[in-house]
Amino acid sequence: MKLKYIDLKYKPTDNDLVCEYYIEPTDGYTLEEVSEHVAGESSIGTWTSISTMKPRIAEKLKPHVYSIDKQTNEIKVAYNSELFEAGNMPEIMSSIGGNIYGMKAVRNLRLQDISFPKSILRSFKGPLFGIYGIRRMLKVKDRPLTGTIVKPKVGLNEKEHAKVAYDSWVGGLDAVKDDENLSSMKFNKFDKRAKETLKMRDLAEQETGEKKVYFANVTAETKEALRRARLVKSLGGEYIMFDIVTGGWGTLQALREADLGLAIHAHRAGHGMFTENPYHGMSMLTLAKISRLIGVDQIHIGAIVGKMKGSEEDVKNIAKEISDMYISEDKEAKMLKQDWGKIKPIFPVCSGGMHPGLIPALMNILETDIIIQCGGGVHGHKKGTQQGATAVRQAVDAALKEIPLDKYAKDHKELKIAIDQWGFEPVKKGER
Ligand code: CAP
Ligand code: MG
Repeated sequence: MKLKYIDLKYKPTDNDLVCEYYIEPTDGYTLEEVSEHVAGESSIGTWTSISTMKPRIAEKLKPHVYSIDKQTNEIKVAYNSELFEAGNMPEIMSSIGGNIYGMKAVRNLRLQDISFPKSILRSFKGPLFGIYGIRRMLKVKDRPLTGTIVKPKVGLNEKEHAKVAYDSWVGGLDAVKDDENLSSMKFNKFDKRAKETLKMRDLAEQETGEKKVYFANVTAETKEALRRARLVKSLGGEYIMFDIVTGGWGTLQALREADLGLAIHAHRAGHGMFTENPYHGMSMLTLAKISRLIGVDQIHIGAIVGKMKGSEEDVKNIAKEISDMYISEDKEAKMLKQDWGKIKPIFPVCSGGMHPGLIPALMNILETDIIIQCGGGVHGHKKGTQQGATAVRQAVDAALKEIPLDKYAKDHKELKIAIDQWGFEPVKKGER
C-alpha cells in the first residue's frame, strides 16, 4: 500500500501537532517528493511500501502535508497527536526532529516552528513559577531583573566564587548564576560551592534587605543533576540552572517533574550548532517553546545589542512567543498559531556581551519583562565587581526614568566609570 501524505485540502484539527519546515531538496528531487519523504520518515513510513502496513494505521496515524509554498520552500505537516507519546519530549523530537535530517533526499531542512495541541500541552508540567511567580519571589514588580555570571567562567575555588557572588548581590544585582561550563571540578566542587554561595547569599540579603537568588548549574547525568538540585533545595536555594542542549530534554523533564519547588534557569549553550543557519537545523523559537512547555521559568534568547548573534526581529519574536499566552500565525515571522492554555509565560533572559552602556538600548527594544545579565560587564568594571553591579542597577534606573546615561552618570560615579570604560548606546526617544 503506497501511502500519500500530501493532501492540500486537509484542514488541521485541534488534535493535530503541526510542524512548519523549510526544505531544500537534493538535486534530482522535487519539493513534493521530499515533502512525502519527510512526512513518512517522521511518522509511520519508510523508503518503500511495506506488506505489514495496516489500513487502520494509515487511517489514524498518517500525517498530512497540507501546505506547500514553492516560493519559500516551506511546508506544513499536521500529525495526529496520537502518533506521539504525550509527556515524552525526547520521543516527540525523535519523530519530527529525527531521521528526516539525515535523508539523502534532503539538502537542507529546518524545523521553523511547532504548534502543540492541547492534548500535548496538558501532558507537560510547564513552568512552576513563570514571570509572575519569579517577580513575586524576588519582590520586584516593574523593572527588569538584573543578574551576573561569576567570571572567570571556571577557575575560582568555592570561596572565591561565593565572594564574587556576594559582591554582585551587595552591589545591587538580584541574581548570580554559575557559568554554563562550571559544574563540579577538582578546584570547585558543586556541593561546597552551593553551600558557600548560598551562605553568602543569605548574608547579602541581610545586608541589603533585598531578596537575592543564585542559579546553581546542576547540568550533569540525570541522577547526579537531580541530586545536586535536591542539595540546592536543602540549602535553602530557590533556583537551579540547566544547560538544556547539552543536558538534554529527558534530564530537563526529570528535573522539572521531580517537583522540587525550584525555579529553572535554562542556558542554551550549544544551540548555535543548529539554530544559526537560516536554512538548516531548528529555530531558536522552537527550542524556546519546547523549554517553556517542559517547564523552565526563564531562558536565554539573545540580547540583540550584545556580543552574541540574534537579530532584533528574531529575539523580539522569541520574547513574544514565551511571554504571551496566545500567538496568532505570522508567516513573515515564521510563527505558527499557538494557544498556550495553562502553560505560564516565562522570562526572556538577555545576556552575552552586555554592560551598563547597552542596557537602555536593550530596554528600549524589549521593555521591562526581561532578565538582564552582565558577566564581563560587571566584573570588568575598573572599580571591581561591587561597583560594576551598582553601575548595572544605575543604568536600569536611568532607562526607567528615561534619562540619557551620560546625564545620569554625572551624579552616579559607578555608572560614569562604566560608560567611560565601555561607552554607551544612546537611545533616541520613540526610536521604535
Ligand atoms: C555571558 C555568558 C553567557 C552568554 C550566553 C558567556 O557572559 O555567561 O553564557 O550570555 O549567550 O559565557 O558568554 P558575558 P546567550 O556577559 O561576559 O558576555 O545568552 O546568547 O545564550
Ligand atoms: Mg556563560
